[in-house]
Amino acid sequence: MTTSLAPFPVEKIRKEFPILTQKMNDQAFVYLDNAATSQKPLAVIERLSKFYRNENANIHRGVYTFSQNSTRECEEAREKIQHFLNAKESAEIIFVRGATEAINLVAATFGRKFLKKDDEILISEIEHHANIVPWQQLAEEKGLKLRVIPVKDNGELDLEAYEKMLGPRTYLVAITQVSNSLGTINPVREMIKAAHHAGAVVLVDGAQAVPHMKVDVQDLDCDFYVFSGHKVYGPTGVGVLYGKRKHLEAMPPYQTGGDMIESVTFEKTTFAKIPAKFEAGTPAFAEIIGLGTAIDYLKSLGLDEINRYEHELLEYATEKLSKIPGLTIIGTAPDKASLISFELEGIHPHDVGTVLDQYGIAVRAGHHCAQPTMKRFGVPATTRASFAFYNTKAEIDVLVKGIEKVIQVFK
Ligand code: C6P
Repeated sequence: MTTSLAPFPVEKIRKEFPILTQKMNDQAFVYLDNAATSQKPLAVIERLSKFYRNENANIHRGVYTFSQNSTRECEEAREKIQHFLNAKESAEIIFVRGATEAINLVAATFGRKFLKKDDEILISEIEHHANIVPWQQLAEEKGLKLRVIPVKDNGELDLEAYEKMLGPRTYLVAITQVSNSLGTINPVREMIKAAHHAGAVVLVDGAQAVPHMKVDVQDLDCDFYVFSGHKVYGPTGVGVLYGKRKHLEAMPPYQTGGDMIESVTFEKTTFAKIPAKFEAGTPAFAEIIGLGTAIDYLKSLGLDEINRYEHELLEYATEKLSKIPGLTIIGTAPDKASLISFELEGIHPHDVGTVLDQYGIAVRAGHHCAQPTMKRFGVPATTRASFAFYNTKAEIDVLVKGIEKVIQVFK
């Protein structure tokens, strides 16, 4: 039976991203650094511009119409994100600055309050530093044990080893859904189930997952889920912490000050209910509203369609890159998001990135804030090309030609 899926309307979509028509170094701009940050569609750019031009007013502060409108729009954005993640209620959505702040928040509040000496935290060998260092700091402070789920040579986590590591001392498992340096998609649903069976709480770092696939926090049954707005076609400076109500209610506040209180006297302060308890001070309200628009935009394209198209790009790029002599792909798990990390024999990734830049191609070269992953795979750094739904096969061809030029330069 043949399937008759409509082709993904990439050319139409590209027109909605003004930056894609720019030149870089006098060459057509080929943006393949989407895992670092995504470009912004006109809908988001225009929403921010309209807000600052015509509507700007702080939230929660005023009885006047503009302030009330801002407050309402932020709460609508919270509801959009609730539905986007399929959280049970909007109060479980906390606005923070990004994935990094969300993980730090959980470590500093939940971690400090509930974890006790000799408790264990499991993380994996393919985490971003944002999901390593906060736990390491907490472990040092409280005498906890930080244990690392090993990764296999192809970039998949060793799930047998993981299951054996889970035990009565495991208090928390903190794992990424998608590795930013290898592209591996971890089977987080099964991992969460196993963790819960052992009585552990699970935080999922969704920074690289949310832009590419449907996420349902109730189906995953994770206790916490984090992501950054700037990687999902939204503005910088805003991100999301999802937490189950029972945890958020039991946790102390992270920061204190305005907007997170119920009442203040010089003797005592009582705190507001969630989500306000975790949102001290003026939040990035314009960006929160912009993130709501970005979510609307993603939904209008359809996460399943995005996923299907990006997978096509991944397969195409994998096939083309694999044929380049001297190129080794780091991370070959069967289930991958649309990014490829690679090494070119004898050429430092920074040199690869610098030469590609001359041809208008933006890739990332470095350790990708995943130094332990680099160490595990025996490389100081990699070159990483990461694809979004506005990229094309023609751009992948430009990348391939660019890499061939790099090889010529360093021959
Ligand atoms: N990864 C990359 O190029 P922030 O910086 O808070 O928005 O996101 C942190 C973060 C957390 N987890 C994962 C899996 C990530 O990939 C990132 C950010 C960028 O890969 C910047 S290093």
